[in-house]
Amino acid sequence: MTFKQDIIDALTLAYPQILTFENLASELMASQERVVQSVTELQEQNYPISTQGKDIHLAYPLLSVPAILKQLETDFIGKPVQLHARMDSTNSYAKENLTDLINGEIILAHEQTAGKGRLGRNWTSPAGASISLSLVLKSDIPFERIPLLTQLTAASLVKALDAWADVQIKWPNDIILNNKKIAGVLVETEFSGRSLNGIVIGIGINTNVDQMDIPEDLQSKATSIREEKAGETDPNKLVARFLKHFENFYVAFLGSQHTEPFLSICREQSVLIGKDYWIIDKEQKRKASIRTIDPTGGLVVTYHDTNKTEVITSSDLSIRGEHTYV
Ligand code: BT5
Repeated sequence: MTFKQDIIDALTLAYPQILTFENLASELMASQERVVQSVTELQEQNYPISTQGKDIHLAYPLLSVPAILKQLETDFIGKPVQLHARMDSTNSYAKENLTDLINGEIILAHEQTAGKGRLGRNWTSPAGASISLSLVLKSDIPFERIPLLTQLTAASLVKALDAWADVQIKWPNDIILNNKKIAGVLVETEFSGRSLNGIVIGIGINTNVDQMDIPEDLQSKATSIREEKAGETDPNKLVARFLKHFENFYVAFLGSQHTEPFLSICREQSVLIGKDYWIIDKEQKRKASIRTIDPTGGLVVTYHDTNKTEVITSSDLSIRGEHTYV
């Protein structure tokens, strides 16, 4: 991918300016034929590159390491950045290569062919139109505090996305815009015996995904930032903003055990709190009123059948509306 990524970097850094094949070839010190060939291949893989005669430009900016680094204001989160063209899953890659990755390192991919959700579900990540990001953490976090990282990540996404839209959170891990899902979080851990080798925080965001590229069965519950007309999304700006907010919350969480800065955002932006939902696990489906998120990151609910208030911590369940997703 390196030469093709060089083309993507040059077009992204120039965006919204229109370049010519001649400019590009001289900037990359390559022949125009080589540039034309690589651009054609990128277009065949659905990257949003428009060409007209001698001119070439992007429909919207694409993931680019130099473009992220230009805007990155963190100390260690997002350092270094790896960007791959196509992977089965950035989370699987991060878990498989954990020993070679350092605390704070991120893996990005333009496309995933076997993106994962929770509970063995699939995650769709179309080429060049979505962000697939995995962040590696190697801090020693007590097991019972790990679920808080999903809340910390969700709050960081809310803050990062506020440059485009006022998004909400469907506990524990869905990011919602106009009642549809635009992003999801998957936190995974790797242990050897009882010792924690590392944590991988996976994030998938539908930035510029076209409604046509959303699978048929997800049409009623999934959307993208672009489809909701929240403005064109520069994925590099979004990644840099996310990493900065994550670092701020994470440093306070590790250093002083502060959880309120991010849990208060999860409560304020919750789509669930104050409403009734079905809580569905492997065995049963029960109606409950959703009260709040407690200091451990659990969801406090009152079941209608027993009138008992309980804290849900398991991520082994689904929450659904009467007829709708949120
Ligand atoms: C999630 O799971 O929402 C976690 C998604 C995490 C994806 C990232 S991408 C980078 C990293 N590498 C990976 O392999 N994964 C992570 P869950 O709450 O279980 O939601 C999965 C469900 O969301 C699916 O069953 C579909 O119904 C729906 N879905 C799948 N793809 C979607 C998409 N692109 N946009 C919105 N909804 C989607």
